[in-house]
Amino acid sequence: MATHPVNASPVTHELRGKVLLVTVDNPPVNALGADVRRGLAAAIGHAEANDAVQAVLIVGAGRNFIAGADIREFGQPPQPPALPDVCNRIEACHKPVIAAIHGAALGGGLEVALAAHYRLAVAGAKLGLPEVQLGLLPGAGGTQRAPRLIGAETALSLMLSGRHASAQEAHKLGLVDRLGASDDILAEGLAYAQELLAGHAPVRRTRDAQALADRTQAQAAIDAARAETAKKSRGLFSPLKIVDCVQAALDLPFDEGLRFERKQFLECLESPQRAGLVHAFFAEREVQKAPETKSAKPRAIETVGVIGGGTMGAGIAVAVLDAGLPVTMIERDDASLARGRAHVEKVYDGLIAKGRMKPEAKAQILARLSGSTSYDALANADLVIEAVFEDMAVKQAVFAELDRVCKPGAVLATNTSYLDIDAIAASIERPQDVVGLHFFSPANIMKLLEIVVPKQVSADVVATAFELAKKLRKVPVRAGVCDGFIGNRILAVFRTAADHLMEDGASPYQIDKAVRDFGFPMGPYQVVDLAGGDIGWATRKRRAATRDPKARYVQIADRICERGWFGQKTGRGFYLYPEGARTGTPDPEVEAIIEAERERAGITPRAFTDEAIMRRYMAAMINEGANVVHEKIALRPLDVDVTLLYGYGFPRYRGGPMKYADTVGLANVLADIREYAKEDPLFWRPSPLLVELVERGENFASLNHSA
Ligand code: 3H9
Repeated sequence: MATHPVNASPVTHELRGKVLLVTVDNPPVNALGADVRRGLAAAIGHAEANDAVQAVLIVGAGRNFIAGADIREFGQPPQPPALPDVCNRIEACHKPVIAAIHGAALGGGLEVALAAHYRLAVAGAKLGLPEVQLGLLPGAGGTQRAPRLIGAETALSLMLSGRHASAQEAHKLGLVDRLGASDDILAEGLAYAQELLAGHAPVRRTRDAQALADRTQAQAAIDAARAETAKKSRGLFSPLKIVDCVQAALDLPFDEGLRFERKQFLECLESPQRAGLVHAFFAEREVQKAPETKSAKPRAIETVGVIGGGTMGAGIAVAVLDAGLPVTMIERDDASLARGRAHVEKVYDGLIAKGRMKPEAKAQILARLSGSTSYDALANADLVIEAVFEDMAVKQAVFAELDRVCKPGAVLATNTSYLDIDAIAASIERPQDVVGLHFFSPANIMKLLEIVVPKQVSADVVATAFELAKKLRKVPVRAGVCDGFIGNRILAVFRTAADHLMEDGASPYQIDKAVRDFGFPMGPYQVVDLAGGDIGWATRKRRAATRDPKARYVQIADRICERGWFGQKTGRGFYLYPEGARTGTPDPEVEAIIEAERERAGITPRAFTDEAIMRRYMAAMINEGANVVHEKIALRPLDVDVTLLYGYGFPRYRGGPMKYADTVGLANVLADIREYAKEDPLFWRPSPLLVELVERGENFASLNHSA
């Protein structure tokens, strides 16, 4: 086995004929850490100094060219050389520099390629400037070179969306000069370099490219992007700065433009949004690494059964079908089965109507869907997901049937949102095969999948659930069994805090607005109206008997439901929806109901600022998040963050509630909770974990080590 010296550079170079082959080898994705930056600069220095070198070829080892700056370095003290300087060094080289791209050339990776003089890409390459997704802008010349090379409009669309372009598209856009015929990146790159040398190809610098020559056209593209961005990028900091940088590319000489870009980049780097978005980036990768995924091998999943063809069952069926797996749907009678199938078809018909799917593709997918009214049709299923009515007796009856018909080793999953999965598992002969797969509605769209781990489940079943999530392109979060698991348990608490605020004097419309202004797409009362007020009402009635009689209970929502106002589907709820409108308008009658309820409860209403509303709302969310971690329902604070980000619309640029708590300071959150507790000590009980962390002077991040 070859051994490398301990401090070997991740960038090596060797002479191949007249070409200096420079290889970046920094697993896992060749990120541009300090050593790589140093290595690249040194390689260019070597090329300049060595007469035998006539051209330089930069390639990446492994599966990618270069995936960008090393995100882990952000927020750490900077180490020279800075990437913009390295890119300038590459561009200034007096010998032709060629970038040969396979896999990811993203962010700083693409900026290195843009600084090179010629670019080749092979099939499978992904090129993009995704910095905006991390709260940043391309900060190594990308905002200056890309518009000069491919024009303002295309460059802006790449930088503002952060999307990846294929090799083919990049070629069409002029981002690369050549498409490799094979996927042998080394052979393709060397051949291209030889060809350029043979043709005496000159050094050709992107800084001199002329795609901005038509100033009127470029200015129009910038103006359009600015208007669109101001409208769309609610609360985000970096998108408008990207537009400013492209304006600078149009207005300023190249070197001044670079200085302007650097200044904007550093401002983004310092922003809490960057910290939140980078946290989200790592957290969503970290959640995949549950202990069982390391200790056990997943079982093979080739056929899936779904029980129930209602909204949830059909959505799950679509998610599984979209992953290319066959689905057998079980319903109690032919009519229900037909309805279930119709629910599935409706999803694809919607896509066809929007032009996003061809009818042939629908037919192909539906060929994998079969249905039956007999559980016996599940005899060969590797995995069965139950999505029937939320009632313990009904669920246990389903599991008894599964126990009877399923083959040994089949994974038996329940999509329950609240019920005790330990009790479901214990009711059959094979509790080790039972797991919770909690999808969020609409199940084919929402990214979150809570993987609920009951006591007796075997590790390979949990590993299988994580593998399934990967196949379904969901973001899995491991959760323990409790009422509501991670997400709905926390939701219940911050929703209650909102109800208290409403009864104490804030209107539902003010609360919704404050929550939207914080960055959520919708406020809690808009969500109720969208989902249907009757759902929560049924749960409240079911739980009335077990509710703590001492706990404060706000009855406003009940009064609204008693009138048959269930939200959008009935034309009114907390809001009015005249003639099927999708956005509601405030309802004076609801305000009168609230007024009457305050009087009934003996409450003199007081005014809350939006900030005061959000402090309570967030304190409730954070405190219950801490409880969930404390009780080991969530493995780490970051699992709570990912749950809220992907299942509840928490603004990604704030990183999640636990990251947000660290940002405002846990001591401040605890002080707020203690203050609120003076009014309602039963509801506002500080989580023991929060108290402990404040005492130790630590934050939630300190608990985010790998599970
Ligand atoms: C930038 O470039 C700024 C510049 O403009 C200016 C500078 C002055 N750094 O996703 P995966 C890790 S901003 C450090 O699971 P895949 C990742 O955490 C950057 N680490 O693999 C994971 O680690 P672990 C712009 C990174 O095959 C492992 O690599 N670039 C970085 O599904 C595998 O990742 C981007 O935003 C990084 N840049 O996808 C690109 N990237 O194994 C971000 C990844 O410990 N990266 N890691 O969990 C990606 O989009 C995907 O990782 C990629 C591979 C498509 C490359």
